[in-house]
Amino acid sequence: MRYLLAIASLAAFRLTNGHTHAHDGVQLPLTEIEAAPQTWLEKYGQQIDQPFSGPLAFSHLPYTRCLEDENVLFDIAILGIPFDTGVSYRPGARFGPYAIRSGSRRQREERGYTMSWGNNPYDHGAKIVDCGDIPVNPFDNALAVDQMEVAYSTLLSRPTISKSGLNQRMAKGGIDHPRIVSLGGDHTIVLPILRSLYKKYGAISVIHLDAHLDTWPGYAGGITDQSKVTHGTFFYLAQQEGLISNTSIHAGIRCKLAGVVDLENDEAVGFQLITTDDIDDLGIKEIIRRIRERVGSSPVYLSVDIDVLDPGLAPATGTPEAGGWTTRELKRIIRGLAGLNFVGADLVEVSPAYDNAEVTGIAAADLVHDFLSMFLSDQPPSTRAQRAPAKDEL
Ligand SMILES: [Mn+2]
Repeated sequence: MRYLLAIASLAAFRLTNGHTHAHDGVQLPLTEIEAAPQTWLEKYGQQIDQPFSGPLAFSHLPYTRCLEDENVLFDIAILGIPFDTGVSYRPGARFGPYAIRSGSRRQREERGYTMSWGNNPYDHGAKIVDCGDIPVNPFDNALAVDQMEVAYSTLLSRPTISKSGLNQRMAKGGIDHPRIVSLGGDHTIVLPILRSLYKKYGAISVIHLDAHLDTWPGYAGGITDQSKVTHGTFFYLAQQEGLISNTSIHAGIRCKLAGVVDLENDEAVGFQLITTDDIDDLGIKEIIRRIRERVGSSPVYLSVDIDVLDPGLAPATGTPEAGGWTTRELKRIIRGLAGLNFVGADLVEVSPAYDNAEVTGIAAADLVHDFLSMFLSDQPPSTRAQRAPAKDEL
């Protein structure tokens, strides 16, 4: 609405073209906006940020320090978790929240409608805010992991505010709490998130879209307890702690393995597995069907590692694997998950030092927009209905 008002107020000015003006003795053709001196507010209205201007918050949402201010209420929170000292290869995902927010600058509430969803997630009556970043300690991983759990729990226990029935619908599992979309950070951040969610739900299912299993028990040489807490071991640890149920599922897997032993371990941790290539053999609809069947109506957490995409489409990540899904394929799979009993979601492993022309950050920001529609839609959109509505529906 603010956007429309601005356009309307601009249109109210009288534009005159083709005048010739004396300027430093030279006759110059000018386009002139004629108006008496006025203040900005009188002349142009609200100070609305351009896509390329203003402070950096996800999709130009209000940026709020939610952790310190208990009076900030919301239904869905965007939360940055700039932690990257659990990576096995290229560091840099601490800049992921920055990159995803930067990639979202051409998104805004007033232009959130997509033909693919047939809705605008900001039109559902939900209060969606950018809660800023958890100021994780970059020197002490144990401290950082505790900070992440405390921060997540702080937001999770805050009352929601929507009066639209939205939260009753989102809380199909019977528990009303804000939904948090976490911007990683490396994948380790999911361990403290699952610890926090466990306190609300007990063990939950996980839908994990990633090139890698992340269920490994540890890395060679890691003899200390702390060295076992990494972006490739957190699901193993979560299972050991009883945080996840044995009805979880990966999709998009294609990493190299030690052998079948890794797959046997993966199954013991509670995961079914859909490979990257299954998309060619099973198709998107069957992948969606298998995921939905696996998790059923249980409380479910969605974790998306950007490296599930092909590195050609999302190069900015810590452990790229050749031959991944396209962004379009991933978006269609996410649309197919709407209506499940989601309790939270994340997008992790965006590491912008390896990006080209923001391609990864823009893809990640677009996926987060999809997460919002996924949370707020009762069911997957029908694929064609919103694209060509009958004339009397317009
Ligand atoms: Mn991965």
